[in-house]
Amino acid sequence: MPIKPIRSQADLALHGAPPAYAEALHVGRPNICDREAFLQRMGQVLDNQWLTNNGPLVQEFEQRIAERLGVKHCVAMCNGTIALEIAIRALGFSGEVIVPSWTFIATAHALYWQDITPVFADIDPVTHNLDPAAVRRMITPRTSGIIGVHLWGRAAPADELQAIADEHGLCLMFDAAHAFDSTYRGQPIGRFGRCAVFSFHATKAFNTMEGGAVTTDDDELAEAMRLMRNFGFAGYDNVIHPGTNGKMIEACAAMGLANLDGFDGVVATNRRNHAAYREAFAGVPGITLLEYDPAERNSHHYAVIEVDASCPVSRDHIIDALHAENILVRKYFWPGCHRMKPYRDLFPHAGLLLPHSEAVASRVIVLPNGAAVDGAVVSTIRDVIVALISKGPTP
Ligand code: T4K
Repeated sequence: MPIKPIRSQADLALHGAPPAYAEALHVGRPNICDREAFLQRMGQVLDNQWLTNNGPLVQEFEQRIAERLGVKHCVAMCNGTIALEIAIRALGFSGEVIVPSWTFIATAHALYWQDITPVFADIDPVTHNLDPAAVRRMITPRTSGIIGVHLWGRAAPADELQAIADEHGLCLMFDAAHAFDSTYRGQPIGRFGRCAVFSFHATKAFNTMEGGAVTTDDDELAEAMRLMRNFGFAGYDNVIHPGTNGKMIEACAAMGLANLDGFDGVVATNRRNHAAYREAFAGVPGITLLEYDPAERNSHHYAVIEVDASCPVSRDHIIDALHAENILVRKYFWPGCHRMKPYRDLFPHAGLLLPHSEAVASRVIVLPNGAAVDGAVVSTIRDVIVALISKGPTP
């Protein structure tokens, strides 16, 4: 795709219908695998005259996801955040729950929204995932659980976190929003902890436009979450549980079923692009591409570079230069949840306990990936960065 330079800073105001929106190269461009298959599925939805409330496509979708991820239950939801909230409630979390700060804000919000305090533990600066030793340090008598996040689809240390949870009588679950189809020690990621929560948002490797799911092998937990996502109804006129509206609609399941058939192709494209990024950045001073363990499955959806102190130019100057070329890279998840207002107000000094989270937050750039990216795009991105570096150090 030809990239047109951005016309003004206002073009970056994504939520204000910016004129350059369609022309820009975005991180998070959705994978739309097979338009015809989707439209055919949508025809089915309209013919069925069944648009939501546990329809046939949602049921088929849940079954296919459970099979693919090797779990007993997949409970589909309207998005990953509601799925987190419902899982947290069904597991009975309360008081304090330990989470990384280096994650999307939804991980923390899903707790705080329910009057549970997210307590931020530091990460391992290499894996970007929770550091078990840091988790231990944050346990108090009020701690009821741990939420590990499989960041960038790379597995959090599930065995070590489970050992801590067992030792302290805590409940462990995972935010697997990035980790559809990933493995941990060769096992599908949805089977670790009491449950795993996936996001199928438009920006994810596998998407249902909006959507999410909780996977678990626990029959009772799955049953409780099914009730909770549908107001607690156990049949006509019979509410047996408090609940909310967390249902996935048929149109989203239609997108999911179409995209599921194309998912392996998405992964192949991502892997190809990731290899091209590796080659492009080899030898560029101070730039390191985040790698995926070849022994594990991973969608390679996130093309992440870290800009360290040996790079002659700053991370933010690189971002400005790429944005000026209409390549809308992101600095996910800067500045970290603990520095966002609600949590900064709660824990003004949290940063002192999160040195690795703060350091990683200052280094990361997420680059575009997926079908919109090819060798030419990778070369353009490299050339912009190398040209900036060759001009010399940032003033
Ligand atoms: N846990 C973790 C670890 C997560 O990363 C997320 C979501 C969740 C939980 C919660 O799951 P959900 O409730 O969202 O299912 C985006 C996504 O909205 C969010 O799903 C995702 N993580 C997060 C990492 O990214 P924003 O605020 O960055 O979105 P926005 O509007 O800036 O869009 C991102 C980029 O994608 C832009 O460059 C534009 C592009 N885009 C976006 C959409 C929706 C497109 O090109 N087309 C599109 O249709 O949060």
